[in-house]
Parts: sequence; C-alpha cells; structure tokens
Amino acid sequence: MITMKDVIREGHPTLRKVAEEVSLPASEADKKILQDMLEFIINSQNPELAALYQLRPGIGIAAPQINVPKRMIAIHVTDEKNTLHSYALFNPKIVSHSVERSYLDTGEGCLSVDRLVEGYVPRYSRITVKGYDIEGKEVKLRLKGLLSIVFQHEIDHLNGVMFYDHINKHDPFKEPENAVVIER
Ligand code: K3U
Ligand code: NI
Repeated sequence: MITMKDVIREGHPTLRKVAEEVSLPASEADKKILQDMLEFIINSQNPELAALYQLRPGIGIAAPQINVPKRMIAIHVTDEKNTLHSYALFNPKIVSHSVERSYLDTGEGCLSVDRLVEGYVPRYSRITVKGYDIEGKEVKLRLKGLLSIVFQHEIDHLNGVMFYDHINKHDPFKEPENAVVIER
C-alpha cells in the first residue's frame, strides 16, 4: 500500500526528469504500481483511512511522485456536476487542446509540495487525451473544467514540470490572457 512515505518531495531529482514511456502490453509489476496509485488516491479521500495512515487528500498522482520515472497517472475526482471520474492510465498524451485557457480561483496544490504556493496556474480549458487503461485498451478522453486541469497537472509531472513553473513570477495573481476562471 502506498502512503505519504513513498511520495517524494520537491528537490528530489526524479520530479524534474522526463519519465519513460511504459512498454506495452504493461508488465504485471507496472499494472500493480498503477493500481496501487489509484488505490492511494481513493484511500486519501476516505477520512477514516486518511487519518489512520496519515494520508494527505489528493485527487491525482503521477508515478514520478513515488519515484517511479514512468508515464503512469491515476486520477479520482468528482466534477462540477458531481459525476465521479476515476482513471488509471499508461502513456497519457494530450493530442489536442483549446486556445482558450482556464485557471482555478484557488490555485493548485501538490502532494510533493509541503508549502502553500499561491497564484493562478494557466491551463488549457479543454484537452483531448489518449492513453491506455490497465487492461491495455486505448482510451480517448475529451476533458474540460477541473478534470482538464487535473490531467494537465499530472501529465506535467511526467515531463518534470511543477505547477508553480506556470505562475507569473512578478504578479502571481495576474489574470492569465484569454482565460476563464474555474471556481472551486
Ligand atoms: O487539490 C487537492 C484536493 C484534495 C482533496 C479534495 C479536493 C482537492 C489536493 S492536491 C492534489 O490533489 C494534486 C495531487 C498531485 F500533486 F499529486 F498531483 C493534484 C491537483 C491539485 C489541484 C489542481 C490540479 C491537480
Ligand atoms: Ni502535483
């Protein structure tokens, strides 16, 4: 079972590396890691389990955050319409995106960052992601809103990018150009 002890923090070199593609069909070992990542995120949202295992609540995780430099992400989040979206993907790739940007009014957080970093994080409003699920089936997802933002945050981790790299250094709360706000 993954716990916060397995989550590496900013300053660790793995968080700044470009992760390797997972060779498909995925090995049983890689499938187990991806399943464990999704289980960790689900557990972290369960108040009893989070207290018992001292888990910080999260809505997504990328394999490099547990020091596995491979292209795997797990996301478990409820959208604006209260629909639950649960994904565990190998080799996710943004194949197209909107010109329009969006950003969360609350900014973003990260399980690998133990401090508050304030500011708007500009993202694409809408993205299309292709990847492979645990069974090896190709999936194509059209995403918007919070879900689109979470996917971009996690895919950034696969490319060694942290959310605060996108924040305007001189004026963290400057409204990003051509962007709509998403209220949380
Ligand atoms: O945003 C967080 C949250 C947790 C519980 C309920 C609602 C929100 C916690 S931070 C988080 O989940 C990161 C996880 C990371 F760093 F491991 F990828 C993902 C994320 C947070 C905010 C915006 C986009 C992505
Ligand atoms: Ni993060």
